Amino acid sequence: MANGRVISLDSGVYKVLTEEGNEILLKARGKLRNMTITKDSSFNKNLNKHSNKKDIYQGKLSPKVGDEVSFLIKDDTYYLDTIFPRKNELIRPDIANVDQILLIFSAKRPDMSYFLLDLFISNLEYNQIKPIIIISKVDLCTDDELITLKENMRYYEQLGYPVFFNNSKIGVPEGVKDLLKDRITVLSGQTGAGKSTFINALIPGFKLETNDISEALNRGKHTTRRIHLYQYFGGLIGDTPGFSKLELVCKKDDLKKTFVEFNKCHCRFRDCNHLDNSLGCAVKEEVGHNIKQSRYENYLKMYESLDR
Ligand SMILES: Nc1nc2c(ncn2[C@@H]2O[C@H](COP(=O)(O)OP(=O)(O)OP(=O)(O)O)[C@@H](O)[C@H]2O)c(=O)[nH]1
Ligand SMILES: [Mg+2]
Ligand SMILES: [Zn+2]
Repeated sequence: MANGRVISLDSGVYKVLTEEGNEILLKARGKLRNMTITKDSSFNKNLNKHSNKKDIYQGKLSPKVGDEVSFLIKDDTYYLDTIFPRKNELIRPDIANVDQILLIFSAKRPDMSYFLLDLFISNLEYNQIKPIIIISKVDLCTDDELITLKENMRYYEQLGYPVFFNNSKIGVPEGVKDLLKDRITVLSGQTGAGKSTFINALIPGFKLETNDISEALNRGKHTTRRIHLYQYFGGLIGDTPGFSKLELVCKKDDLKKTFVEFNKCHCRFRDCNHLDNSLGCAVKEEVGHNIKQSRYENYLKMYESLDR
């Protein structure tokens, strides 16, 4: 028996990077392709912390890219044997055990959306994963647009999220490379934002398929179809299919926790959701001061969009 990590999967065949650094193809044995999680499974500890126990017992588990697995060899074929407990997992992108997410947002084509950015950040904060933000395609901005963009993004830096501005057609900032060392980093962002282009700029010789946004939209398809982890700088970097629509994963009452700046306000009402009509709410009082107006408005919009 030996161990490795799933770096891609394609119709039941898993590409695994072994501990020795070889890439091999594994087949899944039936029971692993759709596993019911039992009460005493180690997955219960690490699986979705926010689900109640009942959800977990009835859940099914399939291997994901990022999973640590053990495998065996039988009749010259490698078979996946066990999936080890996950440190974390996301649904979009569908991945396990990431150290960090690199959010790629384009300044133009598609235009920068602060609402979408806040939504991505909330989903990650909910899963306790910190994003690094890359604003791509800054070469398409006028000087004035770039100044405004940088001013807006300074707020996110102050929240603790590293922010980089980039033209991926010519390279990748050195500061980003340092953050990738020895870590498992997965790219996420809208379709056409430039995720695959970013990886091509990062890794010499790479030619992942990329497509002009208008072409991609005309075809009604995303250029990248599957998640794939590539070896980089002692770690792994993952390209993922982008998406045009993204849903929040949390409940109404949990949303406020994903806005890290709200926690610093120490609102004295214990169950306050810091809504527009919350009198004496410390969060609301900070809006326009220490809390960026647009962040608060996006919070309200997200709150309203949630059913429960
Ligand atoms: N000018 C400019 N164009 C860029 C930059 N980054 C990406 N592009 C272009 O944007 C288009 C979309 O890039 P992709 O890398 O295919 O986008 P993606 O995020 O991988 O898209 P999906 O795979 O569909 O999710 C391509 O035409 C790229 O050449 C950049 O920094 N500057
Ligand atoms: Mg792509
Ligand atoms: Zn409040």
